[in-house]
Amino acid sequence: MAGLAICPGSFDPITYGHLDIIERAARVFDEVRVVVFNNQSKSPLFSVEERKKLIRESTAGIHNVTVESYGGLLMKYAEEAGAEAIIRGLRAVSDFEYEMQITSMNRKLNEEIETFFVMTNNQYSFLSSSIVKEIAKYQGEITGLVPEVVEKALQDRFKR
Ligand code: COD
Repeated sequence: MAGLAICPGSFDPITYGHLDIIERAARVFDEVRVVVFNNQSKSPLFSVEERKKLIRESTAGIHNVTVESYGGLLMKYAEEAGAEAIIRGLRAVSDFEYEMQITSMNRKLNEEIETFFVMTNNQYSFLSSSIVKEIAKYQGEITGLVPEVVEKALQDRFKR
């Protein structure tokens, strides 16, 4: 599919689940732009700049992925960027209600920009940034859940 797709999220930090979605979208769209938003209802572990750096390092091997951040409404960003689509990941049925709510609201804001849902590889369906942070906080094993650069950043953040 031609054009630009926006992959929005908190990415605090990026996991292999996020990366799976980004890789799948990058096979379909000309450009996938990962955009870091500061979700007000979550208190982030990493700053926006740190999150962007971790995403850039984790996606370095995918030629059509770019990384940015934005402080306003997703649909405003998408309009200004000239995006064709929004990409969201689905892990399980439990994601559906929240996604339906924000997608319906986004559609009210702009009917032209379509949201596409990408189902994650089953091996990542249990994975979330929150779970990874919790495991890392108590010095648990996070290898295989996040890219190596993220693993190192989490270990440094929770160093005793
Ligand atoms: N497998 C597959 N997909 C996954 C996985 C996984 N293991 N983990 C996460 N994902 C997907 C999520 O479903 C999501 O699609 C994406 O990856 C990002 O996830 P998160 O958790 O990092 O990001 P969210 O869900 O907190 O992002 C919410 C936004 C920041 C996009 C939202 O709050 C927003 O749009 N904010 C901007 C302000 C705005 O426009 N608000 C109005 C909305 S109506």
